Amino acid sequence: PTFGLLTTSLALHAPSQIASAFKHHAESVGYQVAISMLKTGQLNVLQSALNEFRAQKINSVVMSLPLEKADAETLARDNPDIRQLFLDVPPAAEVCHLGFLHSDGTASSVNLLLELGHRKFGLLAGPESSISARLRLACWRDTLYQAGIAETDTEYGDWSANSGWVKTVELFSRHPDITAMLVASDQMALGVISALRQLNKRIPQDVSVIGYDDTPDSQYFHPALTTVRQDFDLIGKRAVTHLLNMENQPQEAFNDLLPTTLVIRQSTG
Ligand code: IPT
Repeated sequence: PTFGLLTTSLALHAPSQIASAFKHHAESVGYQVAISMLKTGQLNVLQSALNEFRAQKINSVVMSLPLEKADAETLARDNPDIRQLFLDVPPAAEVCHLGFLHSDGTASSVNLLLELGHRKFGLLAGPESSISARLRLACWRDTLYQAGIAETDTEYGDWSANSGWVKTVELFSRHPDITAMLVASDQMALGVISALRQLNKRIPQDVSVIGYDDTPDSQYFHPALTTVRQDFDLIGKRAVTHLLNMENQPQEAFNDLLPTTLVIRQSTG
């Protein structure tokens, strides 16, 4: 038997970790994984990808890409013969949803920086088209606002290290006094660290940096990255469990949210 995996670009570290974990755990229960990688999340493109899976008799699919509530619900409704498990949709979407709880990790990262005495923050969010990027940004802003910090500048990257580099240079050209950067992915944080070095800023003496994901390479960044851990092996394993359950009995919509935790390393001080 074969599961389908519809995924956003596997050049991105987090989705590739998820794909790898999902394949590993699927194989351990005797399933193959067929991967379809999509450039855009447009509904007609997603529908064609599901049609391809249907033609291959694949009827259990993990949707590892950002989808708005209405789009996810449309795909689930229009393809009742294909069980779909969504990994990146708003919690309000009435579909089968396995994801991460952003609020824990984002709040503890902001609180660490506040405890260290930081007051000038730069926010580097992910793309506005990404559900998780918007949730992380909203949580950062909420926590900062509750601490009485209403003024922060925000840039939006595209998850790549390159965008981390470019947007950091832009942020610091407007606000050279920023002392703490909250970054929505480790991959972007890699570019942030490189840009800060070019700007002659020491990490963490001049600027603290916190990433998001804790992909396995992040502890080898220089300095080792403080970040919010999402357990990609666990989400891959849990996805297999959910798909098997869904094959046995059709599921009502659910939200299964895995915890996120702050991992403190050397990029904060
Ligand atoms: C999310 C990652 O945190 C982010 O770094 C980026 O790679 C993004 O995926 C790509 O869509 S993780 C996802 C389960 C929300």
